[in-house]
Amino acid sequence: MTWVLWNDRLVKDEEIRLSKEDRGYQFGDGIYEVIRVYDSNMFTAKEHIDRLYESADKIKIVIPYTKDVFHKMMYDLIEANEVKTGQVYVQITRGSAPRTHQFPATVSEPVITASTKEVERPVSQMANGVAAKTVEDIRWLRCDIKSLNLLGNVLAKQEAHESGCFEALLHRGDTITEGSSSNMYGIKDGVLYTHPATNLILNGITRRVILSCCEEIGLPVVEQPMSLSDVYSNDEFFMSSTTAEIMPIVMINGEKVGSGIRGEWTTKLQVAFEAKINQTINV
Ligand code: PSZ
Repeated sequence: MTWVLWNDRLVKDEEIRLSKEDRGYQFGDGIYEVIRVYDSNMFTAKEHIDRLYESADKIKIVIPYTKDVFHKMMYDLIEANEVKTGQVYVQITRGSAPRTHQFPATVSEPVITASTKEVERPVSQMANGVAAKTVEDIRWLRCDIKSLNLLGNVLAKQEAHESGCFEALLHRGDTITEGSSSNMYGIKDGVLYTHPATNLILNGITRRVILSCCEEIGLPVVEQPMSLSDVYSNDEFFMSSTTAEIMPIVMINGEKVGSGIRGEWTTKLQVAFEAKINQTINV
């Protein structure tokens, strides 16, 4: 039996009752998180829960639980579903109210739903790399919020998908920002470049782990936007996300990046990242 979280209760999927006037449904008025589960343990749970509360705060939703209680709710769900290697998806909307753009006059309770699924680590793509397509980044200017409004991301990913690519590499003019659901990194002459954590990207939790891995393996980091016109001059290129981890990008718009295979620094980062996963498992 698979359980889902519905506000403060674990219920069966078919028991969930959501209103057609839920503001998440009508306006995308809400936020979400995806947390990785390895060996039935959440990886970087604190960072994900902190970011969820920050996203909520940025759009003025008050989550009616302490972070500790929330953390336990996530664990109870993982335990109930006996998740081994997978993910938790959790979303919080502003709740249900007659449709008006402004927030409802009477305080509506946020609506929380969460579910889990098994997701294998993408080992073969992490070894062989994937292809990306460049797509103009037409999203709004608060990409730091993990908002349910994902149309810009959805359309970009679809465009990449239709070209047989795994990910869309987003750019605002000549500035590379991030992926449609990932952060992006280039490595050139032994230096890693990635967009700084501004309003134009989501500051990935995986990104933060990667930056600490860079320090460990002695790879200098420059948090500076990369230029689209120089993209093919990178020796290595990769993307990161909670489920994709560190995934080499070996082809952009059908052209090879670097030697067209996973690079040495990328491999070293994957090893350092995996060590961090194992540290969490063994606590
Ligand atoms: O399963 C999937 O495909 C996932 S799980 C998380 C993501 C994709 N993407 C998160 C994300 C994002 O949506 C954008 C626009 N930028 C960066 C990221 C990476 O964030 P973390 O590392 O926190 O998952």
